[in-house]
Amino acid sequence: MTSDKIRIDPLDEIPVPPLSEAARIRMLQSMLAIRNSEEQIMELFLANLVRGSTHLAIGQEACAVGVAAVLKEGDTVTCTYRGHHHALALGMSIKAMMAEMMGKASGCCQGKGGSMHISNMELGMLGANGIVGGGPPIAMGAAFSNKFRKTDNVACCFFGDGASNEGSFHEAANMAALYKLPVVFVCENNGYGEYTPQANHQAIVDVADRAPGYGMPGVIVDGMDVVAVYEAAGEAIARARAGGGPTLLECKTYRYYDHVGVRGMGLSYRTDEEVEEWKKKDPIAQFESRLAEQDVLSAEDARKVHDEALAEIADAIKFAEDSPYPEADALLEDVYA
Ligand SMILES: Cc1ncc(C[n+]2csc(CCOP(=O)(O)OP(=O)(O)O)c2C)c(N)n1
Ligand SMILES: [Mg+2]
Repeated sequence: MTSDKIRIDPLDEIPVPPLSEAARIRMLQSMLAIRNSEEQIMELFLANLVRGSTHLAIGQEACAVGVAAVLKEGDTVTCTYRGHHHALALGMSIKAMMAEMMGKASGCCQGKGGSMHISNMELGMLGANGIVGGGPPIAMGAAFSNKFRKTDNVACCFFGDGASNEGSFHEAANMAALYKLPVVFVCENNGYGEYTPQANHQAIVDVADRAPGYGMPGVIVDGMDVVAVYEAAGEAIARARAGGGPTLLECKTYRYYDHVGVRGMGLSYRTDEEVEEWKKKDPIAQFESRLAEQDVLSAEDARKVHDEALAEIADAIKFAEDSPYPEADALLEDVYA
């Protein structure tokens, strides 16, 4: 259920195709692949096999999976350093991602991007970005290109509550609305910019409230509910495809682990109680029990889905471990296009 915070130009009942049983099971598989992969990425990070920084989106899976279920070939996505979930939701192979995490030549960026810079042009993934607010202008440009070339493709821009304070976001939002560009700005509002609570970095509660100021609809959705995200994204994306311009879609969500992918750092910026409260709305557990209630997935089927996800990840880690590092003379390959 989206809220009624659509202040202008209401989305007039754009029908979103219902999800088939197979599509719902694929969504569950995708969320499980993300969560289990990220659990392993954290272990690899702690073992110093994933270098640099790694930012996990565990807890935020439904945002990426719900939106990705609406996208089609030729659509593009920009995301942030917290981008594993977007890549996997878009269909990146777990092998290519794990190898990239470990800096191996078989990774999606030949081992030269790492956790914060995953991209894949075939999937339309224009890249994760370490610059907070780096994605919106790129997505706006991709949307401009879609419109200029008269395609019906859409650009989708994932960013955080913190990024919604950056000038780059405001400029991109303004221009996208002015030119009615086919872009959907998806704010994954997890309540924190690094270790700063939202209330300490902006004077509003709902980022979607900023949308009317640019002349686009702002929609709020429960980011822990994959079907709600699918439906809200479905409307926004259909509107963008039909020439109706951009939407700011705010997904209320939460990251279970700290800003950088470790848990239990003993940081005091949020309480254990708060984390536990959000876990009660866990997107995977919630969706799984709904599928059980709807007789889409039995307990036995669910077990099988879990086991398959774990086996695929173990296989991907083995693949990554066995893969070579890039050769030194490949250093300057793929750097410039
Ligand atoms: C331009 C810029 N300013 C500051 C930083 C440091 N920084 C990295 S992540 C982050 C917080 C961003 O929070 P948010 O947009 O809510 O995304 P989240 O990490 O919650 O997914 C900051 C300030 C940066 N990487 N880039
Ligand atoms: Mg945030």
